[in-house]
Amino acid sequence: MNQSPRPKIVAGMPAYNEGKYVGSLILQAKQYVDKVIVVDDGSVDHTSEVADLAGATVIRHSENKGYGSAIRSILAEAKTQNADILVIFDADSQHDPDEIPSLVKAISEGFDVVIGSREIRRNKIAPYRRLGQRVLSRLTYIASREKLSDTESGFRAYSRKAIATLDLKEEGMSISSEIVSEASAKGLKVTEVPISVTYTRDSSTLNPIRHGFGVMNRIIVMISERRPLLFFGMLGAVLLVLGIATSAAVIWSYYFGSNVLMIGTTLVSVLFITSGLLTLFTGMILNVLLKRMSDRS
Ligand SMILES: Nc1nc2c(ncn2[C@@H]2O[C@H](COP(=O)(O)OP(=O)(O)OP(=O)(O)O)[C@@H](O)[C@H]2O)c(=O)[nH]1
Ligand SMILES: [Mg+2]
Repeated sequence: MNQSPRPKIVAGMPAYNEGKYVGSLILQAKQYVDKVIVVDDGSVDHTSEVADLAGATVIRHSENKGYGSAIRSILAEAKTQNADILVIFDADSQHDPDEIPSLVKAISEGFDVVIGSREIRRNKIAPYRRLGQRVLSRLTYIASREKLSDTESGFRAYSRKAIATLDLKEEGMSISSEIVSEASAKGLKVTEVPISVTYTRDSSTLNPIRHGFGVMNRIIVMISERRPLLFFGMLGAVLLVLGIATSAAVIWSYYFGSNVLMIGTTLVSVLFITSGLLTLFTGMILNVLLKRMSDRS
């Protein structure tokens, strides 16, 4: 435990070609934090130089490794720097450093992960983006059972406990959902505070729709890993229902119809029923394994 009366607050920014914004963001953040970490994720512009001149600790990835990898580097550096509170926000000027204190406050009140939600406050967000955020937040809810309005926001704060315990694997944007699932699995306290966000420049480096589907894919994998009984149970139930329906059709036509056995349909129904049962058992086995693993840790 850190005994100092004042907590050590560190800010972190993932930055990929943000030379234009990163310097002024560091200076603005410094009003509220003791240190600023910038992870230059293989930028080809002057991100590292500017961040260094503005007084940040710069970690440079030799190549572009992705948003998730950048977040993991920030968390590792915050641990090395012995931070009590870490606030991470984007380096593309969509987030306002003046809102750092409101996230810090929630950590001081005892939360471990604080998410700056773009939903709570009425921000000007394109409708398709808002729809995407909602879908991803719902799916993350299934994986984590955390009821949050905006699970994709990059403006977040972490307690010392969260910095020490989060064990993250994702390399891309799906890390935002992984953090929520992982925090809930580790029993960390998660909450949201309202933030503002500005979509001024033609910011998106990735096609937001394609990137949304990519993240969705990863979240579905996370659901299968973290809630196997639900995931494989549902899939197994669907297969079993299909199997029962097709076998009912076979029986019906045999006794009440033509009196011939429909071989093809019979085979299909056997296939559905066997794969449905296998899927169900897979879910049950994985569920027991997961329980054992979490009991041990
Ligand atoms: N896209 C992208 N951003 C990265 C990467 N590594 C670090 N970043 C930084 O992560 C932050 C968020 O990236 P953005 O591309 O703005 O992601 P976003 O805000 O979800 O998407 P937009 O709404 O389109 O701006 C920025 O500060 C980037 O500089 C990377 O590999 N790809
Ligand atoms: Mg952005």
